[in-house]
Amino acid sequence: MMQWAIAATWPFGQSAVRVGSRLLDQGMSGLDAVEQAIRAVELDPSVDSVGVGGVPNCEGEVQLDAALMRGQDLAVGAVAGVKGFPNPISIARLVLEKTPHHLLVGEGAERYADAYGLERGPLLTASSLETWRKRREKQAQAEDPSLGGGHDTVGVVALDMNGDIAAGTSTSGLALKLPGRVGDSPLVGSGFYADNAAGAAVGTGCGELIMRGCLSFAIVELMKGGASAQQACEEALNRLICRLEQCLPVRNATEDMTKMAVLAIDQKGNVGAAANHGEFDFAYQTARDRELRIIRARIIA
Ligand code: SD4
Repeated sequence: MMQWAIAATWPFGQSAVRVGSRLLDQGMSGLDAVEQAIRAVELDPSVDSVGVGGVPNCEGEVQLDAALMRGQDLAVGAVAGVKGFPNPISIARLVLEKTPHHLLVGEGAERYADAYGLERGPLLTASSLETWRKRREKQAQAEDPSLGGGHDTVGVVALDMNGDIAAGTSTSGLALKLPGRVGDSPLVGSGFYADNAAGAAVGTGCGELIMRGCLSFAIVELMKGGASAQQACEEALNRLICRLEQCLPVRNATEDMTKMAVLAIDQKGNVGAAANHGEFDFAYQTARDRELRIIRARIIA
């Protein structure tokens, strides 16, 4: 019997870790724990970058991306650009378990969710609308009208008592994104990856940069080669930074559009994390040490 462990991105990942820990402790699978952990964040309207209360796109509509991956067989379920469903992670679960596919987008994903009776509900809140209005005003003065900062993904990695590993993500993506824009979060290998043979990883930050390095896959591959979760996060992120800084200011990032962070777990439940900025905290709890900890990620400077 393995000792379970679970970690989630950002301080708001605390609620995810709390929910996931309880389920893992009851012997539930990592996949169940990750799904339920993410649902808790999606339903929290005070988290302004995930699910209900998520930040709208440039037309004022909330479009959500989410994904789940099962480390036993590398099965993936992901959705992108979904509107009107508070829990896109559960649509991703359906895609993983009920379809022969791995990624459904927009209307197709919504119709599939309807066919299974998943709950629809409003995503826009008074506060997310207000934030959107303010950002729109700022954007009107900016040079590039397609870019908007302000974004965070809930990414969860877990090891269950059977030694099975899972990863999941959910986000409303970049604030004021173009309608139809998809980030790294629902893209296997970029925003998430899980393989029982090594561990799991998730990313948060500017999806357009994270996907250029297929960061989550790179981290899991490094762990497969013998690196610890911490070494793998630092090495993979540093490689991408070294490559990108030839053309972009990605080292010691200060702008949302150049910030990246990663979080990983290994086969024993040890975690690692790294960021190219000083603001990335994650939540972590294990069966051995039952305290829920908030940890600051190592900065790649
Ligand atoms: C995206 N990576 O859509 C997501 C947003 C995010 O912290 O994680 N921000 O690009």
